Amino acid sequence: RASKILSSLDLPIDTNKTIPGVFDGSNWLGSGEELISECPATGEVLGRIKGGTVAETQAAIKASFEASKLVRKMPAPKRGEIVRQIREALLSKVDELGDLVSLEMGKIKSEGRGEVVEFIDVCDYATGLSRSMKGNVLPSERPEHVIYENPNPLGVVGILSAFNFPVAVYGWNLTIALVTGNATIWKPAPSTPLSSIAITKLIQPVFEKNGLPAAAAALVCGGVDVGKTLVGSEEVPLISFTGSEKVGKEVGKAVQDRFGKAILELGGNNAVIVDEDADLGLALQGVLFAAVGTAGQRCTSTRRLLLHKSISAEFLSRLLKMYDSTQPGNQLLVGDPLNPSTLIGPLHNQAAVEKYESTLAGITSRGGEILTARSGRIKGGDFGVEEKGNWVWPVVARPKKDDPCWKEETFAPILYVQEFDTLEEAIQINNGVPQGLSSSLFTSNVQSMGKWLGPDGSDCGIVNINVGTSGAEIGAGFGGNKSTGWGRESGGDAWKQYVRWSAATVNYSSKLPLAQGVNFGI
Ligand code: UN1
Repeated sequence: RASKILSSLDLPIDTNKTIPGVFDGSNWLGSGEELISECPATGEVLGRIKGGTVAETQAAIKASFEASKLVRKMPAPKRGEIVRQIREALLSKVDELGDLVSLEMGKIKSEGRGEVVEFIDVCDYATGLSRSMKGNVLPSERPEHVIYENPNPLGVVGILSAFNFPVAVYGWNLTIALVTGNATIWKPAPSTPLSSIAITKLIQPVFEKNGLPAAAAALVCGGVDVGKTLVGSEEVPLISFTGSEKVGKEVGKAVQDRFGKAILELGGNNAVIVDEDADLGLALQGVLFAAVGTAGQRCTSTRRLLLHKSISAEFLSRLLKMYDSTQPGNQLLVGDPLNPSTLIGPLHNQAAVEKYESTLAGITSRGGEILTARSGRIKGGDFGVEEKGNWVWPVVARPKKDDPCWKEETFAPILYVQEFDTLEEAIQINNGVPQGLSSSLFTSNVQSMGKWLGPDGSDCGIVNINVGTSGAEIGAGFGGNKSTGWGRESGGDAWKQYVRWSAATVNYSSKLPLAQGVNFGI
């Protein structure tokens, strides 16, 4: 099955040979660290990829920099046309790419495909943007003067993406960077190199066909060395990084140290508030998808469930019934992500399983309770799951209110629950964590809605109503506040970060009056 998916995307299937993981626009190469792509559901090796060395990374940056000079010369709508053709290339392989994401990352089939669709959606958005991203014309206080605010390209955008969205997050950055006139260089997560190689191979001909060097979308697979080289490079004015708060802090400092720009998309610790006036059926569906979808491995996954005291017992009993229908009732099937009936795939790797286990052990050792009937690792072979996959039961837990877990993100399907009395209190709990990515309120009260969206409401970058915390569309800017890093990607005003802004005062008179009434007497 793996070889069928790999060969449908022109990827080699001989796992004894290594595949080059660096594309500098002209050649595929790589003589650095060997990366192993492993299927999270079966443990099988899907590919061995040679990452880049520091020197190869530097050479790829150079190539991307040279390409950027041609990208910026091309009229923006022409760049938009290139992005439109990238969309067509993606669409021609949407199912194959979706399956590859499932195979390599472990998310279920429809979510793997959904990720490619998210890339296609942002292509549409960026193509439109290429004809509409506007600067400003402002009135001047001086006669026959005018002020322009003008966006110009930055040069090279470095994209460092995470394992959990190996395709879509690259798409957000590639498309917006291109239409705003930049070239890009991509370092994917070390555990999802095949997805990045497949995407790069698929879009490379589009550049060549349109007279742009393919180094406009360079790729350097690799480990820490490659990442550090990109982040430290003065030739990469903007770094867009998605990953953990810990690494994000290092990246942010390193970029600041050279006065570069950074877009950071770091941890989430997202809460759903179910208020007393909520439609409980709706809230149940919203919570379930956001808490167990992608096996809890989205930045936007729901980690905290805040229930109004009056509905808590009923809501919890209905929710636990759904969790406990995991197997063999088949409602929430855990297993092979490529089986269309599966709803919960494996965790990405063994380290994630260990983190899941230690988080649960910590909660119970500090007096917290596990509420679901089943919890812990699912032994390979049980419930029909593959022997070597990274399987766990999705869990609802009630940690002590002061348990440190409330403030941390564990990238696994663990949902913490606590009750509240008033919406004010729930908002305080929602905001009382370092992270600020996504949040949802389930309510039918218009006053609560106003409060939640306003200055005393949620402090997150995503503030939903009657919709779960995950699964945002690309139209709005995506990102979070506080330790999530304040970055915004994809839609909204995110494109404004991919340019350098200039304020240009133009005098078309024959006098030189000064602003603010200053008289210099010459
Ligand atoms: C991520 O988890 O890093 O809103 C991105 C969502 C997706 C993107 C998630 N559209 O869940």
